[in-house]
Amino acid sequence: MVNINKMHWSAAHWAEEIERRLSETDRQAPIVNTDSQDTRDFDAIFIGGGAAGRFGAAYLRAMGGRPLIIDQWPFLGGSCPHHACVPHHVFSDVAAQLLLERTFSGKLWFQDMNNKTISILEIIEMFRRGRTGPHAFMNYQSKEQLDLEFVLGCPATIVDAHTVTVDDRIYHANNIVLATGSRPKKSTVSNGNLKGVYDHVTLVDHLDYEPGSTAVVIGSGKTAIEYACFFNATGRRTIIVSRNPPLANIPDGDTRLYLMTRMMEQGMEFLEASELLAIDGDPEDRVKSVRILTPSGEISIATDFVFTALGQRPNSELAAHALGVKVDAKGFVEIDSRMHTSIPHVYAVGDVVGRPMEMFKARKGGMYAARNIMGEEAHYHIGDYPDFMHTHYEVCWLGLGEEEARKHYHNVVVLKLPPDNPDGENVALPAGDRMMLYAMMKPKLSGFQKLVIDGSSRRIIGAFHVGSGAKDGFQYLAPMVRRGLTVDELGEMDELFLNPSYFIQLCRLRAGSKNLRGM
Ligand code: FAD
Ligand code: COM
Repeated sequence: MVNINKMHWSAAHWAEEIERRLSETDRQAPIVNTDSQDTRDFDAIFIGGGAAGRFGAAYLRAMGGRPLIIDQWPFLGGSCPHHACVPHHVFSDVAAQLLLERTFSGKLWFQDMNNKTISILEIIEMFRRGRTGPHAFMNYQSKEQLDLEFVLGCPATIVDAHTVTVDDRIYHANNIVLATGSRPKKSTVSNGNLKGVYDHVTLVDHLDYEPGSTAVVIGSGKTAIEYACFFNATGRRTIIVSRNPPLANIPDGDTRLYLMTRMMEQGMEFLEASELLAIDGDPEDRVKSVRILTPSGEISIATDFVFTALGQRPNSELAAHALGVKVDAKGFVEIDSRMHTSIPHVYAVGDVVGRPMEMFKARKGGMYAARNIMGEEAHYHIGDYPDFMHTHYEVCWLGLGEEEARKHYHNVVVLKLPPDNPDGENVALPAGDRMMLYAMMKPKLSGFQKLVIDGSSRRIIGAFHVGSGAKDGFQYLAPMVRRGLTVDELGEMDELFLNPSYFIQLCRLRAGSKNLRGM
């Protein structure tokens, strides 16, 4: 087994090595990068080198400690670049682009999109080829810029709270950090493994044919809606089957209504209070139809393409069996605010500890575990955080929606675009970033914004944005809102004119009045 610690591979070299390993099915020797001249004990072994493990290890290293990451994949970065956030953003970019192209089909310089179906297979294959680049860079950055030690390409086995084995090697550390992530829940209906039935992992790993004209999506969470909008934008009939109402995660009624109306205009079909009963097909070929129980009875839908997004299960079995760490009813590892599990010297971070299953929580969890391991007393209380998802649009929000705000505050003031007026949806507002063609030629598609204010204290208590490019702004807005940002302070900011600066402009238009009024 070669130790590559003294070798300095370029990102291109890493890409070749990762590509080779991912394409070979035989068991391979791990890639070992440990510093034999460093005689210190490891402060922590991070099992899993995804967002949580990689950021935790980097922080611990930056604090002067000695971490070791072990990951079964030949690359660091975990599921984000391989199966999750990165492909999701690729598909959502495609959906946004296709909404533009279909809306302006045959106008200006836009090609005629009538009856045009876009290849899903080509997009998946493009992603599959492209993902090695981010993988290679994560390895390069981790080794050459962050000085991290790691063992990649083989699963870890836990012996006890200080000992882990990989292949035939034994590693000891003062602490272990479980950062093993999660995997998609599988449907329990029979034939769930037929070709043609995918989740977000198998779709990008295994799709090898062009899906036909109908896509059936099971689920109502972020992944279900995001992938359904992508399938719809390619020109396929797209039916979303869910027990719960879609978009229930967005805490504002107007925002949900805007999005549902737009999705339905694009032809998306929603079967609510419904569930998948059976998948029918040919085991030698692929799925042919699904049976769905709806409130008005059982129906059958002919399709060769089913996408399930039923939520995530934690990869906690390893630690639960080997160490007996306490897990909840769904298998998520239980931790305290310092990332301690029930077993001394064993920490857990990221998706394996449960909601919210988002990158910021994974990375920050890793960072807090590192601080505690290095002797600080550091508590991570997740509290309020900004959130986002994609439909054909980017949707961002923070704080309270209007309905919830009215339950808690007696003087709620709402500023929104487009405004409430008889031709509201045909007013060319908000005309935000990347929304200008819509604003000029199809105003009702140009997005939606709402600011919720407590009129008595003048503090911002909620913000909602449908359009493009507001994620960055919301990241910075959220801590300011937590610290008590007022309508007057927002009106004092210097806007770069377009979105999401509308909140600044709208606030400035109202800030002069003692008694705030909505608009
Ligand atoms: P992972 O990144 O899954 O890392 C776990 C690692 O552990 C893996 O690399 C795995 O190989 C390794 N591992 C497991 N068992 C072992 C073992 N025994 N030995 C060695 N290694 C092991 N969040 C956002 O904030 N923004 C988004 O846009 C977004 N989009 C998403 C889209 C989809 C479709 C999904 C499903 C999720 C999305 N998320 C998004 C959530 C985000 O991807 C996760 O919260 C994040 O990747 C979790 O990081 P993690 O380190 O906990 O787990
Ligand atoms: C991002 C992966 S795609 S990581 O969080 O930088 O490790």
